[in-house]
Amino acid sequence: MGIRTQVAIVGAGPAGLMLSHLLHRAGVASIVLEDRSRAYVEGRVRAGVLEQGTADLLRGSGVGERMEREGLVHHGIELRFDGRAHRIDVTALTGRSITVYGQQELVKDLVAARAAAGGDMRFECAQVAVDGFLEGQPRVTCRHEGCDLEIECDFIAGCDGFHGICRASIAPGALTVHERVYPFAWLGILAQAAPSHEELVYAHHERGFALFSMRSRSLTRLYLQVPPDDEPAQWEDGRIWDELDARLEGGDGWRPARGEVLEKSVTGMRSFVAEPMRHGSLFLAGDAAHIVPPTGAKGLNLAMADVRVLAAALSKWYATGDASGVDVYSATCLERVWRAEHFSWWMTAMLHRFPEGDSFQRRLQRAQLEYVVSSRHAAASLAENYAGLPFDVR
Ligand code: RFL
Ligand code: PHB
Repeated sequence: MGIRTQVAIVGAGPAGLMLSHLLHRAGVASIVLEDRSRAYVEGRVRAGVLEQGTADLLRGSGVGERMEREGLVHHGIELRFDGRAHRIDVTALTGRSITVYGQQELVKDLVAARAAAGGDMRFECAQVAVDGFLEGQPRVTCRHEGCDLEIECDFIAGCDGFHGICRASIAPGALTVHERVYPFAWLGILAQAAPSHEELVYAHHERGFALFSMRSRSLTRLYLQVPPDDEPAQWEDGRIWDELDARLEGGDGWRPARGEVLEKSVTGMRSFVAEPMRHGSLFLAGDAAHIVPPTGAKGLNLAMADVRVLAAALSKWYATGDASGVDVYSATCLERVWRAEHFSWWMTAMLHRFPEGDSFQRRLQRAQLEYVVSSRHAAASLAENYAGLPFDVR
């Protein structure tokens, strides 16, 4: 079956859904093609921290209502090391805040908004393929509900994540790839427990990194640095809680409240950028173009920043024929991407235990941590990056 649309979007993650939503608001038509089911996409537990700019984007585009009601606004984070706790007052240092709101809740809100507006989203698409984007005849094909679909369009947005097909469809010689794989992973759990601390706690400990986070007033999210090949099954619940208690020790007797473990998974850690983010009429956005280790809580926020720039560029092109936004899409996004890559790498390097690290490296980590918690300037730099740099859409 042949269909025509203005923008074909591959992937119904936060990037693809938000792009479709923003384009719709600008009067631009799109079709979203997703290989997984709607239930799977809405149930995937991933990121949880929204920068101020991301929260403002949701509010400003009319999809922030539930986030306003249920999201938890935080004004600081805590850093723990050497048995002491130090608060970084993000709002006092930057005038900005962060909102804790689960990525899957954001995805549910976006799917609901697109559905309410009659948006064309197709889940469970098989054999999705893109071509013609360098020849001015962009086309997406797939199999959906027993039919072969062929979608002709003006632009393709590759929002299909790190393992998607869009980046893989670009000739390898046309991409420059920068990558670091870290020698550890994060074991993450979601627990049915009211968060016993108001703000997120990042801990550097000789046993490894730990993070206390949350999803709501009744759900706690926790992470432990583990060896990269560990399986979730190697970590029974009691062992996880004891390890969290040991690593989160801050001299004040505080411990995360325990509860039933609802989800347990291990995620590898990498930094990755594929440049440029535009190839003819194919635009990569979000995890399809770049990955950060989660220590800086930037992955979801970068995806939102990309599609904000892309939606503005495409809307301008449709409204006035002006291609200037489209032409600078990649360069505009990459500026922010590289800032976030640096911050995420820096937070990761400061807070984790490196298996090959020697005493010199460990003393450098301590010196950096001491500096961040004792210098207003160092703390302000961390806070500015953590809360997110303001958008500067050209
Ligand atoms: P997503 O969310 O991966 O969405 C891509 C969508 O494309 C679909 N897809 C395809 N669709 C059609 N055809 C194909 N061939 C396709 N191949 C894939 C996928 O099913 C999916 O629905 O990318 P997007 O939209 O760019 O959003 C990025 C964020 O999801 C990501 O940056 C963050 O979640 C990263 N991340 C985390 N970030 C944080 O800031 N804090 C975290 O705690 C955090 N935890 C995580 C994470 C990423 C994880 N992944 C990718 C394994 C935990 C995990 C497990
Ligand atoms: C989370 O709540 O999942 C989370 C929070 C902060 C991070 C990473 C993950 O840096």
